[in-house]
Amino acid sequence: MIDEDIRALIELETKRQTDGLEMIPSENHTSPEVLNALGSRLTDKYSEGYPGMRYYGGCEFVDKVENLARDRAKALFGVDHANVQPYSGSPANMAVYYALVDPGDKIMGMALYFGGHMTHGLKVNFSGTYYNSVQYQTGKDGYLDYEEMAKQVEAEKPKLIFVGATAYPRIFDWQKLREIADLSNAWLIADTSHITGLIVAGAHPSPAGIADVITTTTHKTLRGPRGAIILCNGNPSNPLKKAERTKDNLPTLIDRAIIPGLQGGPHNHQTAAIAVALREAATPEFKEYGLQIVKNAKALAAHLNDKGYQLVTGGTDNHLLLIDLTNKKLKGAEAEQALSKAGITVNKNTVPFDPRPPFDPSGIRLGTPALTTRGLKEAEMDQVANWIDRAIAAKSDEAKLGAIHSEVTEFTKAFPLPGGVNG
Ligand code: DSN
Repeated sequence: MIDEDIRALIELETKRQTDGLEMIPSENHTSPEVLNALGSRLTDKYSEGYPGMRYYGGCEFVDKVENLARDRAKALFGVDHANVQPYSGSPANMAVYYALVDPGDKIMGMALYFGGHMTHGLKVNFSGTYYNSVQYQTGKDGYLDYEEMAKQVEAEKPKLIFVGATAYPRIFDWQKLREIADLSNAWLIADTSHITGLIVAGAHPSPAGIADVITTTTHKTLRGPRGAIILCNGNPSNPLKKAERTKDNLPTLIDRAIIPGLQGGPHNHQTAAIAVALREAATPEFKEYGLQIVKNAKALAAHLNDKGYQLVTGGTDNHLLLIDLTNKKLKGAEAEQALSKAGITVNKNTVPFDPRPPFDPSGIRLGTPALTTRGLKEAEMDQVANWIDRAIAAKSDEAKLGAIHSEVTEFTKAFPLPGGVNG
């Protein structure tokens, strides 16, 4: 039976993506091969457990799928162990807490409103409810204040520190962060979700071998399906047996936290699509792609700077730009809406020390991963900056915004989604 309702909505969403510019920095466009794996019969299969140790029969092929995903992840990131089963980023982070600390223990992470993530200790999130969370933040200049963070760690003595961000435009100094974590003998967890594709491409330093555990979603700059991976070093042992909290036991602690700790059956179609994405990420083309994301973001930042936009930290080293719109007399939500009507999708976002509330903040966050997938390069960033500037100036003028959208749609015809309109 054909579901016309859902088919129509899928078509509309595909058209929206095709006719516009996706500039939410955590989004991307996957390859037809990733979509193929996601829409496969693998979704029908239960396989609780790990390859060779399942609670269900008929796992001979999904075992091979999961082993391929694990092996490709280990090779790509240069680590001993990969768990590819987390349903997404938040469950992956939850598994890390479950593995390494107890409820009530002190943990530390970057405040959400300074660019961190909910699962890094936000008070209304599980991580700030079940754990005693302390938050660090950026300085007035928007850069992570390593000195202040070190003082905080010495005073608070957290047992675990999450480092990673959803709205931070600069490089993380993993070695410095390791030294800071060592001040309280804390586990250092790198949540590289936003920048994993850049790390693979060599456009951002890797925390592998420095952080104790790396968590990452697979659908952002890595350009895979929704999902997540947890990476670590150590010696995997039988995940059915309890293990002491030592560095050597990290693989077992992580595996046990995922199942039986938190999850049931892995999503095998998702695991297969992750394996596909990891293979794609190991190619020279992907390296070029990752480097181009940053070149595009820097070019866009330069054009917007020229037009008088206030970029947090003054620019970017990675895939994203955080813009404080206070001087443009427009709130983040208003800019998000105007840009959306112009065919450019971004999201409203707090800026460091934002005087406005999180749901109605002063800024917007935008990035270049999806545009770069479509083949846009530095030369096109001038045009993109012009449309952004015109849309923000047009505010709520529907006619002007509609005219920009028509131009954007015409322009995108030269930059199809991977595999064409239907993927
Ligand atoms: N929702 C993700 C982002 O947009 O950055 C974080 O989980």
